Amino acid sequence: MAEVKAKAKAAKLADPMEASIEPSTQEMIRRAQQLNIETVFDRAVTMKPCAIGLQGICCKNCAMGPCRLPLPKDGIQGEDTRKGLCGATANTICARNFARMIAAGAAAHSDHGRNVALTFLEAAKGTTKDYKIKDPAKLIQIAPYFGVATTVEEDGVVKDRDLQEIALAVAKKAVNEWGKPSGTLDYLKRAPQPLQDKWIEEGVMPRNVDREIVEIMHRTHMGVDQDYKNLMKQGTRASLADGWGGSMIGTDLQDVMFGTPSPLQAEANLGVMKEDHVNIIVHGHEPLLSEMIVAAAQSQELISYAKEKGAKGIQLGGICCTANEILQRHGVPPAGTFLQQELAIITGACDAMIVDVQCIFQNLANVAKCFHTKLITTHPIAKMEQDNVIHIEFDEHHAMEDAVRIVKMAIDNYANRGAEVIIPRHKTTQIAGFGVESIKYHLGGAFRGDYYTLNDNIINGRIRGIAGVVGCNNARTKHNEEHITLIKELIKNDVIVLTTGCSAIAAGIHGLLTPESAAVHCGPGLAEVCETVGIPPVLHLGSCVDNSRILLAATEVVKAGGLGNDICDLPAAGSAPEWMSEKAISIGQYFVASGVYTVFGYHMPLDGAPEFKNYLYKEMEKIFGGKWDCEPDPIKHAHKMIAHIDKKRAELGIDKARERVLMDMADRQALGVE
Ligand code: NFS
Repeated sequence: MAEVKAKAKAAKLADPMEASIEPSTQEMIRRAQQLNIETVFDRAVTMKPCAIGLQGICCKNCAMGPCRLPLPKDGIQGEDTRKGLCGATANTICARNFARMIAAGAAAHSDHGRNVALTFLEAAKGTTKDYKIKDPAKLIQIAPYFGVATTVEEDGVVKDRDLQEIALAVAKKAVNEWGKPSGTLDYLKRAPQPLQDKWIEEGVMPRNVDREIVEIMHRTHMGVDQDYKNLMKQGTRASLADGWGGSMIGTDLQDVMFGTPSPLQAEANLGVMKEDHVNIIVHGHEPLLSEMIVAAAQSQELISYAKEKGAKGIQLGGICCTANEILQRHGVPPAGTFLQQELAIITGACDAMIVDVQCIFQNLANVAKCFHTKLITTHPIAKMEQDNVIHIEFDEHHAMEDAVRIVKMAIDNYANRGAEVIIPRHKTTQIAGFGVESIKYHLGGAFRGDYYTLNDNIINGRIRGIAGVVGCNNARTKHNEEHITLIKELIKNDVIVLTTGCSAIAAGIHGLLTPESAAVHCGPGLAEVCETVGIPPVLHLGSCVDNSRILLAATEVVKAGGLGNDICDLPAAGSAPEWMSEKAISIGQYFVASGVYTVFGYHMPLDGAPEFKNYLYKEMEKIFGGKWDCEPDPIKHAHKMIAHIDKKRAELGIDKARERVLMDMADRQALGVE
C-alpha cells in the first residue's frame, strides 16, 4: 500500500528533463523533489488549466454568473446562439476578458512608472537625499517632450537652465501624466507622425494613464460596452498609455536617476551564487530599492561586516526584471528567470531574498520555510500572508537606511545555513545593457552617430530584419525552450534580435548575449555585421518596462530613413514565446497598435470567440498595420516572423540586396519625424 502511495505521489512530480532545457534548473528541480519540496514545475503537472478559461469565454463580471460559453465540439454550425444570462455573446465576453488583462498589465507597468516619477519628484525637490540626477544628458533630452525648456534667456543671452529647476519641472509634468484633466499623453509625439495620425483617426490617443485603465474597468462592468471592437478600442488606448506612457516615462526617469545603461559584461544563472559569500537575491520589478541594495552591498563597511561574520564577501543576484534593472546599470548578475525563483532558495545558499512587486510566487514563503532563507517583502502593495515572511517597508525618504538594514539581516543570517548547500555550477558570460543610445553608438558609426549603419545593413540584406523577443516563462511550456529555439532560428536567418524581460535573461543563460555567439549561431550576413562592430546578435535592452526602448529604437530606424515612414513599414516583428502575465498582453497590444506583427507562443485565450480572434489576428492589421498571432511551435513561430519580415522587404523593394539611396533633408522632413 505504502509503495502504491509513493508511486501515486511520484506520478505527480514533474520530470526535470521535460520541465526545462536548462541543466541547473533540472538539477534544482531534482533536488527539490528529493527534499520533498514542491515547486511550480510539480504544480504544473498536478493542476491542469481550466478548459473554458483557456478559451477565454468565462464571464464572472456579475453574480448571475459565472457564465461559461464553451465552443461546441464541432464548432459553430450556422448562427452562434451562445449567450450569458444578460445576453452577452462569446465575442463580448472574450473581448472584456482580454481588455481586463490589458488593464491589469498596463496598471502594473504604469504604477511602477508612477512610483519612479514620484520618487523623482522628491529627488528634484531635494526632499530625499538618496536619489539624485545621475544622467543629466538624459534629463535634457527628455525635457522638451514634456514642454520643459532647457535654456533661459537673460539680457538677450541664451543660457543653460539650472538642472534642478529642469528636473522639478519635468517631474511635475511627468507625475501629471497619470491624471491630467485634459489633452493627451506628452510622449505620444515621440512616435512617427503617420502612426500618431492613425491613432488620432482611430480615436485611441490616451488622455492620461489612470483614466484609460479605469475606463476599461467601467466598460467591462456588467451591462456597459457590448461591442468587441469598441472594447478593443479602449484596450488599445490603455495599452498605448502603457507603452508610450507609463512604461516609457518609468524607463526614462530611471535612466535619469540611476544612469542610462551602456553595454557591460556580467554573468548569468544560478551558478552566480557563491557558497562562501553572503548571497542576496533581489526579485521583482521596481529598481527604487534594489538600486540602494546594490550600493549597500558594495559598501566597504558592509563587506567588512560580512567578513567579520565569516563570509568572503557579498554576492548579489537578481531574478525577473529587478535583475535586468541592476544588471544593465551595475553588472549585477541575474541568478535566473521567473521560473527559477523557487530554485534559488533550494540551493540552500540564499541568505535573503528581497521582493518588491510583480511575478513573485506566493509559494516562495513555503520554500523559504524549508531553509534558513529570510524572505523580505518591501512594498506596501505586496505583502504575503505566511508568518515566516518579514516585511520591511521601503520608503524613499530613508531608502538607504532600509537597504543597509536588509543587507545586514542577510549577513547575520549567513551563519544559519543548513549543512547542505548545493549551488549548480552552471553560469555564463553575457553582454547586457543596450539601449536606444548604445545601438546608435555601436551601429551608427563614428561620424554619423545614428541608425544609418543599421538601416544600410538591413537595406543591403546582411541583416534581414529586426525581431523583438520578450516576455516571461510559463510553466505550461518547457522552461526556456521556446525562447532559445526561436531566437536561434531568427539569428540563423540573419534577423537581429532585441530582447527584454525574462527572455533576455534566458538568452543570457544560454550564451546568446556574447559577440562570439554570432559566429556560432548566425547566418553569414548578421554574423559579418556583429563581428565587424563587435556586438552580440541578440541585444539585451533591459526589463519589461524597457520594451519602450524597443518602440523608440524602431522609431529611430524609421527616422534614419530608407525603410518606409512608419513602424509598420519596417521589416520587423515581435514575439513573446513563453508569455504568461497580463503585462505581456498589454505589451502585445501596444506593439500591435504601433504597427508590429506580434506572435505569442503557448496559447491565447481566444478560441471560444472565433470572430473576436479574427479581429485581433486579421482585421487589426488594416487599422494599425500590426496584428496578433499565436504559434506554440518555436520553429514555425520564427518562420511566421521571417515571412512577415520578407513581406515587408518586398513591399519596400529591398527583397533583392542593393545599396541604399541616402535621404536628403527634404526627404527626412517629409517623413514627419523629428
Ligand atoms: Ni515581464 Fe518582468 Fe519575467 Fe514576464 Fe514577469 S519578470 S515584467 S512579466 S515573468 S518577463
